[in-house]
Amino acid sequence: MGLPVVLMPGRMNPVVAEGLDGKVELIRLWEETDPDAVLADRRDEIVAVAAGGTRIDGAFLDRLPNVRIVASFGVGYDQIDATAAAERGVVVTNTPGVLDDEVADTALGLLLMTVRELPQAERYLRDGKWQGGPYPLTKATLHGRRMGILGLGRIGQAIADRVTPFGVSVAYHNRRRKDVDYRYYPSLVEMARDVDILMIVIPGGDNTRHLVNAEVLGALGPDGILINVARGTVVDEAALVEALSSGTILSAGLDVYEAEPTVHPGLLDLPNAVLLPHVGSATIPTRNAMGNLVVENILNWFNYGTPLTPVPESAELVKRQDG
Ligand code: 8YV
Repeated sequence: MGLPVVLMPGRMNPVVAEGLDGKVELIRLWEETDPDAVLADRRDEIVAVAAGGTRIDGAFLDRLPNVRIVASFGVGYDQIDATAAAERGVVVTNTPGVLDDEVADTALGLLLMTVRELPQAERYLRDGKWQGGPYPLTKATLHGRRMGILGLGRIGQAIADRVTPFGVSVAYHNRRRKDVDYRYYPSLVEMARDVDILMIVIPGGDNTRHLVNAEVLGALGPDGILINVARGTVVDEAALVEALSSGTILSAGLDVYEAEPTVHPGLLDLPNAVLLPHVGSATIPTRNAMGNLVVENILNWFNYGTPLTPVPESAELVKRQDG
């Protein structure tokens, strides 16, 4: 019997191909001159998909009737229709856990950069302006601030752990209250009104699209700072540009955008926005750990029929396979 055939629709971290080497036959679809012909020719043989940022929906899976697992690189999997996959008996896995600390570190760095205008101060020095006088005092300080975390999951908890020793208080808004000591707000607007840092860590996708809108930004107020390390789609970017330009909020630190890698031109012009190019988890060790988890999910599924980290939408399916 030949090796199981795994489809890789787009380029991924090299550890994925290295880890699967010799154990599966890998189709690197982006290298094919006629990808559609390859998908048609191999449609019955392909049993697994290793996915990076490629959109995978029901229509895509209908072209590959024998696929049983989609192993996605990243903790967020909003580009994959996991419900459509479950309906077709396809398990979806993501890579939770291994990037929590890295993303939390990035969030903290971005917060400090934004509050204290550190990138702007560095630009000031590089532009030779220091000779003309010191960089202006920043309006904001981190001290005494109150943070509202939108989406207290593993990464949110890692951020809370980091800011608590800085003296920043923590509250959160989730769909449901958690068994934690932080104050819970059933209403996002009410939380925004009571805090002066809104930290977004909630997953992307249709359920959270534009959750942070003009009303929430208005509630955050003129001393408010927005940090987003989750998905750009959670924020109404046009409303954010307006809120930053008009002083409705003080500043924003963003790692993610609505239409990556395109960044709203209005943001690029704003002095009170710190903009990172989606680097939350982007270190070699963490990305390698994420890639290894993709490999382990696929191999565990082949060898034992159980993926390691299925997404919640696949839970029923995994239970049925176990039973
Ligand atoms: C990566 C992420 O940028 O895990 C996520 O959800 O956003 C990041 O770690 C993403 O996986 C794309 O490579």
